[in-house]
Amino acid sequence: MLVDNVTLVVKAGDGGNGAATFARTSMKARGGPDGGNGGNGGDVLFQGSTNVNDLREFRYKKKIVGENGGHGTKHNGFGKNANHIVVHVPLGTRITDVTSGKVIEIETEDTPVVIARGGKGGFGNFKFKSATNQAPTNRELGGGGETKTITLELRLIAEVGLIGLPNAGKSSLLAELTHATPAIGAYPFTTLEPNIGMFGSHPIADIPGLIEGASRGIGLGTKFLKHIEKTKILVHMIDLAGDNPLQAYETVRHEFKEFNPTLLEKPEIIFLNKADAVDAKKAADVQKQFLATHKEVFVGSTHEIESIDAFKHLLTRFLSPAPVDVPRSAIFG
Ligand SMILES: Nc1nc2c(ncn2[C@@H]2O[C@H](COP(=O)(O)OP(=O)(O)OP(=O)(O)O)[C@@H](O)[C@H]2O)c(=O)[nH]1
Ligand SMILES: [Mg+2]
Repeated sequence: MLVDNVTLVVKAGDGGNGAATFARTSMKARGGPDGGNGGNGGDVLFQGSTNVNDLREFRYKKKIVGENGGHGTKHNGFGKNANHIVVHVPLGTRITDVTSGKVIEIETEDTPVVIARGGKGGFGNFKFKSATNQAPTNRELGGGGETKTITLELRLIAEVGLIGLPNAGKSSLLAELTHATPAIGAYPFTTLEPNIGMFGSHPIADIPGLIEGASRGIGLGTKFLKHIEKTKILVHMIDLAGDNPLQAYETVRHEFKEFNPTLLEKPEIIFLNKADAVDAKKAADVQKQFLATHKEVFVGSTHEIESIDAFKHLLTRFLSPAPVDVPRSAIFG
C-alpha cells in the first residue's frame, strides 16, 4: 500500500461589502439610504468522484481559491452571491485539517463536504435605516472566507511494481510511463522511498533498488517489498550495460525468495534496459540468455520514445483482463 499525499491551501470566497449610498437624483435632493447588501462568498467543497483516480492535479495546484461575493451597489443593488466551488477527489481520500487535526474521509460520490466556508456579505446602509436614524452612513464589510491548510491522502495498492538492482532505470521508466517526477541519478540508491505514478488508472510503484543480501538488511533491505506484495505485475528492470545482466536478475530473484517466495510467481516482464548504450549484438546475446527464464522479455531504452511506446502497449496488454498473448522478445532500441 502506498500513500499519495499532498498539502493544499483552500480559501473560500470573501463576502461582498455592503454599499453606503443615498438616493439622490436631480428630483430628490435628500433621498434616503439605498446601499444594497454584499453577496456571500463561495464555499469550497470536496466531493468524491470515480472519474478521478489520484491526486495528480494537486501536485501543481497548491491553492484553491473560492469566488468572492459581489459588492452591494446603490439603488439597493444586491451583490451577487458567489458560486460554490466543488473539487473532485478520488473515493478513499482522507482530508486532514492541518490546524485542528480534524479528519474527513471521502467515501461516496453523494455528499459534498464543505471544507472552507465563504464569508457573509455585508449589509448596505439601507439595512441600518430605523425610526431614529433615517440617514445611516454605516455599512458592513463582507466577512472573509475561511482559509484552511489541508492534506489529502490516498492509499493506493500498486498494480505494477518496478523492481531491480540500483541504477537499472526503474525511476526513469516510471517518469516515462506516468506523470510522476522521481529523482533519477547515475548512482545507486537514488530512490530511497517508493515513488508512485498512475499509468492510466493503474498505480505503478517504483521500488528502491535491491542488492544482494537485501533480505538480511543490506542496502535498503527489503522493507519496501511489502508494497509490491499485492501487485498484479512486476517489471524487472535490468541494465544491459551492466557486467552480468542474468546474474543481476537472479540476485534480485534470490532476495525475493528469501522475503516472500510468492513474489516469484507473479506475472513479470523483464525489461532489458539501456539498449541504446550497448551494441545490438550484446543486446541480442543477453536476450538469448534470458529465454531460459520463460518470461516476457522486452529489450529497449527508457531514453527512446519508440521503445517507451512499445512498452506501454505491452504493459497495457498485461494489465487487461483478457489472457495475455504477446509475441516474445521484440527488440527496440
Ligand atoms: N543510456 C541509458 N541510460 C539510462 C536509461 N535508463 C536510465 N538510464 C540512466 O541510468 C541511471 C539510473 O537511472 P534511474 O532511473 O535513477 O535508476 P533506478 O533503477 O531508479 O536507480 P535506484 O533508484 O538507485 O535504484 C540514470 O543516470 C539514468 O539517466 C537508458 O535507457 N539508457
Ligand atoms: Mg530510482
